[in-house]
Amino acid sequence: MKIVIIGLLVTIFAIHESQQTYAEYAEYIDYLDQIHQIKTKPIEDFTTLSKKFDDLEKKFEDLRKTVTAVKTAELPKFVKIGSKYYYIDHAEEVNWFVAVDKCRAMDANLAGLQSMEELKAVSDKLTERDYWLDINDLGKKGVYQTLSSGQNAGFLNWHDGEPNNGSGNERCVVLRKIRSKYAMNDEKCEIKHHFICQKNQLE
Ligand SMILES: [Ca+2]
Repeated sequence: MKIVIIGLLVTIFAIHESQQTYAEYAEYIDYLDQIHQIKTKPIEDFTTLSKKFDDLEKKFEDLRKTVTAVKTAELPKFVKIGSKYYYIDHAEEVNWFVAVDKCRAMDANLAGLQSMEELKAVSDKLTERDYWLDINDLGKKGVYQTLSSGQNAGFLNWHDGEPNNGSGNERCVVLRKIRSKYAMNDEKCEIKHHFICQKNQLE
């Protein structure tokens, strides 16, 4: 009986030892695995980052080319009409002050139109009803000047009944089409219209 008990204890001890050894072995394997991961991870990270950087560099270069192409495509095209160069905006409608800024951003001014010949030549290129001009009487009511010169407008060609100051505060001048004829109309500066920019020469 005593021998049986000792044998049993030895067996239990052996099993316990074997479980402990297996646990240690598993822990050791896990430890090695962690070391392997630590040793290889930075290399993988560097390779991945390097590739990502190359991809980003290529994307940035593609983007730069696209931006350049878009900027070139969107540069307003001034066309020569008579002796001057005009940019006629058919696409957007803005108030008179914004139109002034937009022309200045292109190193130009809103168109002044200084003769019937100029008015007719430009009118032939228009497609919409209203286009802002440089002419206004913001300085003194009833005295029409061009903003770019600060001088009295040398040429005015009004529609019948204009300028009528119809809405009570019509201080800016628009070139308006009525019955297929373009002529001038005083208009509230805050109203949004297309616009015509003018340059005397291209740089
Ligand atoms: Ca009017």
